[in-house]
Amino acid sequence: MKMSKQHWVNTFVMSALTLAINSAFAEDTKDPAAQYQSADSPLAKEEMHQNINPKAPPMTEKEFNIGKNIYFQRCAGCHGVLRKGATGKPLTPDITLAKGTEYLEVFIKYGSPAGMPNWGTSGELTESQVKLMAKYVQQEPPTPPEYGIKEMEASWKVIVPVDQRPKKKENNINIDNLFSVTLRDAGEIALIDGDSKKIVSVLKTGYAVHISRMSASGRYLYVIGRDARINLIDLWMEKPDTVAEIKVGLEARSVETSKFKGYEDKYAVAGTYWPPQYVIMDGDTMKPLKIISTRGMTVAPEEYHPEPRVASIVASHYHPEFVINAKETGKISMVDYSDLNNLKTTTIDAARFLHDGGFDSTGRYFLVAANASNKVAVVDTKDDKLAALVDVGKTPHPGRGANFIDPEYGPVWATGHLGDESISLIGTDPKDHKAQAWKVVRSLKGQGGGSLFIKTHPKSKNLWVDTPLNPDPKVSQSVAVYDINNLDKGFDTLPIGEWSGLGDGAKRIVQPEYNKAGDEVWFSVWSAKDKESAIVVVDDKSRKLKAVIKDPRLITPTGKFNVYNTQHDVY
Ligand code: DHE
Repeated sequence: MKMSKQHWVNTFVMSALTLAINSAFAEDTKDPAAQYQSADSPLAKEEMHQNINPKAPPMTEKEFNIGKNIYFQRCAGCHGVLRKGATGKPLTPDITLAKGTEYLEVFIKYGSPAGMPNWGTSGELTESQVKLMAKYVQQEPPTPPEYGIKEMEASWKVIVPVDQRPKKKENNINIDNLFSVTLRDAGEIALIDGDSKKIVSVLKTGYAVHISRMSASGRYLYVIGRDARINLIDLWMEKPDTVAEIKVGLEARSVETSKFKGYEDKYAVAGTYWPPQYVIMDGDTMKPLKIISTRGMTVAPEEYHPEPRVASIVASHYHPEFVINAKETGKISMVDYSDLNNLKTTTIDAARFLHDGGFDSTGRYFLVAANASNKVAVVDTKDDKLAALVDVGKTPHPGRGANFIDPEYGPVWATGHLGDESISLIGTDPKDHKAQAWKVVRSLKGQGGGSLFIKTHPKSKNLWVDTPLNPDPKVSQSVAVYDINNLDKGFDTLPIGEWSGLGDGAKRIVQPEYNKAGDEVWFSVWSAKDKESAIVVVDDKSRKLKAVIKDPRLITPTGKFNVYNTQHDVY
């Protein structure tokens, strides 16, 4: 496959992201275990068959397994499970055998200015590991197993049957202002009472737990781990706890629930990275009902892709549909869940490398980053059509993005970027601001690249932008805040890391999240697994420190999901 210069720049940024996340704390902890546990794929632990290719340099089974582990810890994120190429180059034996062992060793050791991280000279891989990987990538890629209804059902547990659950809320918790906090490396979530800032409970979840989403009624919380395990938590119980559990694949990132009128709490859906598919389940038990594969052709140039990973999923408010984003094909499926036996799907061609996104303020348009294409795709969920593909900065990463009224250009949705310091504001009102709709109306200058999440609230005049992956600790340990009514003024910097009082050590400030009232913003102070972390709460109006939440159980907090805001797509 021929790749453009731009593609290689993008590849570099994505490789750097994976590397940065993998080794987020390596330079401070000097602990290889910390690197290993950071963002490795759970597939590393799966049994896979070694196919002998007589042309490849010989490897023992032990060496092959070491290579496989390293590959799934370091390489699969960019090059794909089957090595057919994703944001990174394809590495199938037809290509690697022709390059030869020596060339591959140099490439792995030193990297390339065009994209590949310098695994050897950075100290991430030893000399012998570099040599081993040069041999490994010349072997036939091992294929992880498929995962169908049989496997899902075998993992499925209904811990508290529906008829034995509370008929009404049995606790005094103000559920609307409860936060589900990802404790990433503990494989747990903390439920924190937003009013008292006290931990209500800490619950065991999947491996390297990733996101939480709410049912339409606000009763059920769904938490998904990278190992594709989902916990269904009933917030009405005297002490909220897991009432059902399922493992929907071998690796996953996304879960969502049906939100259309008449279907509230009826269905849940989860997408997997491996196998490349999504599954629709009963909302209150997670009984798996229907599995749909995402394997198929990419958007232009229309090439077959064997592993299009399922990235973000949202639920339409206009139709009984899930909006499913397939990363590698760049296709968005509008899946009608009103008749699972005669499933209707509208497929929208967007752009490759779809990742994260959120709705505009009306809930009609869904804006999703096609990250390595440097674009944001806009889907009209009312007409089920692509409204626009908008060119933005380098490697957009919005989380769910931020909606507000620009004093000059009207309603906008904003995203920060991993690859540059800009913040793109896109006009979202084709009715009353037609000239601005689906155009970048402003590009703000931020603290620097390495931004992951941006946030505001309908009641706030502040726009918050984090930069946890910026290499400069001063930048990664603080956040930028803009006055929405005076965007030309630039940003103020708040030293959240310093406010946490945690002392020295790598601590990345990640993911602003509002409370229900919209008058507090919560930030995670994400330290290494064996170091103290915290959550810093800032008063939105005064931008002053309001509270620091510390507890030995708060291990590696990252995402925070306020029940009300998540339930109602407020961001
Ligand atoms: Fe995430 C959302 C994938 C690394 C924190 N992340 C998402 C979504 C996807 C995704 C597809 C959108 C889900 C949805 O909306 O349905 N994330 C990936 C990766 O593939 C990647 C790059 C590498 C990996 O191996 O997982 C990755 N993510 C991270 C992290 O390292 C972060 C910073 C810390 C952590 O907890 O793992 C992280 N991702 C998050 C958060 C969200 C998220 C907090 C939800 C944001 C929101 O506001 O909704």
